[in-house]
Amino acid sequence: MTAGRPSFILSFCLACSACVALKGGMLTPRETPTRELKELSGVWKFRADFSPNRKRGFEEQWYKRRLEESGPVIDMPVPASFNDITQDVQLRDFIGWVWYEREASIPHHWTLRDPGPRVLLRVGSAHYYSVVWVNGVLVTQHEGGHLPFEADITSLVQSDPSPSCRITIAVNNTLSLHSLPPGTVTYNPDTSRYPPGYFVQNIDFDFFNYAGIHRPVILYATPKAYIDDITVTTKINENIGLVLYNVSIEGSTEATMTVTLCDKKGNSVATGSTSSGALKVPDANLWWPYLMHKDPGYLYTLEVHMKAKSHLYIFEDQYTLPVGIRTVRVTENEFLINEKQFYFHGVNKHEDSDIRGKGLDWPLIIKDFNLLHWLGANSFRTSHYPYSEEIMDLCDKYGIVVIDESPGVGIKQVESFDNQSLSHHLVVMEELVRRDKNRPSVVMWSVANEPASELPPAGYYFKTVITHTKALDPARPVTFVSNSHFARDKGAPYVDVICVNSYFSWYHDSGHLEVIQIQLNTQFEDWYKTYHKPIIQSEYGADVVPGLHSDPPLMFTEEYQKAVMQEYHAVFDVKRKEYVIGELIWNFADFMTVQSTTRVVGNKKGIFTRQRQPKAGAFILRDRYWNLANETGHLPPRSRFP
Ligand code: BDP
Repeated sequence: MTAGRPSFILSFCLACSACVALKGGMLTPRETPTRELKELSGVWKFRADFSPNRKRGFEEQWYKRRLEESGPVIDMPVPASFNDITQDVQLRDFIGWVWYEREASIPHHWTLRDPGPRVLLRVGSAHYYSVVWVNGVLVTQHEGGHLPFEADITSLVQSDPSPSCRITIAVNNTLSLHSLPPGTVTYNPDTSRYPPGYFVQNIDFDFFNYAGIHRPVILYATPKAYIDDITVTTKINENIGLVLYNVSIEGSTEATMTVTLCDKKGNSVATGSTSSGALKVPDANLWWPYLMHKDPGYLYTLEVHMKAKSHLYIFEDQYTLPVGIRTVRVTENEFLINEKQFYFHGVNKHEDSDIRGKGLDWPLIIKDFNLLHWLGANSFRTSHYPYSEEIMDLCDKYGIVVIDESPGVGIKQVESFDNQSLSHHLVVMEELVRRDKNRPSVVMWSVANEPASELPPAGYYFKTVITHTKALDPARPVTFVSNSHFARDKGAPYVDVICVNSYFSWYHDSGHLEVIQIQLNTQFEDWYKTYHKPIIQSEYGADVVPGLHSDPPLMFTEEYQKAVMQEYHAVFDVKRKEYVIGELIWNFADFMTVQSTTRVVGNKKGIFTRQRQPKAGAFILRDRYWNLANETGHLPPRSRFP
């Protein structure tokens, strides 16, 4: 990478999100009779700012006029990572600001002022730091990928009679010690070894730092007095389901509402007429995980209808929220869903695929769910960042249980435990809980993956992040995933469930399958005796270059991955009768990483290739997961997902 120091970006933010507590809701935009939605997916204009200091776009105010007036542009799909779209290796590894732009037509009635609708611009996620302008006017900034942000552009749209608007989004992928995930930039001024102005981004996590606009950008309209947020929690009392709800309204202080809970057929089963309350559902259909019930993922819908007075106008707004009635509880050695023991037999995933990188892609999403069904997987962890709302909606619908992880991955340096990092981490947890709090599929929050949790500041750091998350959501357990020594881990005392990663016979004792059972047994006993908390094996696995074979099994062959699994499974089968409550293979599919001597065009620990074809290990896991599901006795016919 040849360019000047991009470090200015770290002090660029005008209203850094880490400095403010979150206000308002972040309901997934849905079309209802009172809400309209316009998706802006497609081809946008694009330019990477290759100027030595990466500042040219700001110095020349590219957002003030059409992007192609300030220089050459290329076509770029949205949503998608920009990295793998062209043949330009400099763009693939680019660090700094990239600029996106498109025109969007605005429906005529959105531009009418009195009373007119409220118009919002929402970005599902852009990695990592975003600045957004509409018609050259700064409308919002956001720090962090993987989570949505939006801007109220009502006054802009309603003060300009033109039928379209120009949206410009600048996105910077530079990671710092205080970003989440963290990273550092190394400058190499030695011109006898590097080109002038050379710098690289270093990261402490094992996936490619894909960047760009990763999820749909949409425009949507609500009434000016509107349903801002809904919070739902559920309880079960014998066969009565209780739906506790709270609706917040903005834009009016005089609102009335009706709240109707409907079953799958659309029949009303309970109603309310206050902004908060409890709806009683006799003979409730509970939300059950996939393979735990013949009708998993049962969703009611909460239809909120509000009428509000503001000035001379009466506003009406409607929002429909899917609701699953279920409970979650953790004991010393069990994970209970609806008071029944739940065993996680699932996977870790990535949002990752050829060409698209981390860009949302419907065919891939549905293919992945079909593969999860085929595999008999009942759960996954959103390693190592929040996945799209589109994916989470389907988890709710299919009954796939989710451990919802923040982008707290690669927190390794002591500086990344300081107050600046901590306050940003708290905001990210607020954003994540705000987005996913109503999802029945989400049964636990994971605040981080493999941090340096043995470092002295880790105790205070994780105590604070976990306490904060529990305050935001008292109804769900909280964890983080550790690969530290059980006795020296400073965060473990604060988690509800111990999640441990280990790679016996891979990163150490390489090639020695015979140590796995001894070491895994010791691992479980050490953690359990120290904390008396249930344990999930949150990662284990081995790389396979598909098509490589050997007998006896050698590393990187299909046989070796199978053998590693079988050694782990033998111990799981003993310990799951005691306190081990789950196993999540690393990884569902091969995925892209930085280039290194240990990665062969990415991480190959997938049981599926990056193109989603099974390796031999997939069949081992499939047999195991369906057998495990059989033990619950509620198995749907296997032929349902052939
Ligand atoms: C674990 C990390 C995961 C890596 C995996 C591996 O949590 O992100 O991809 O190791 O090395 O330590 O394959």
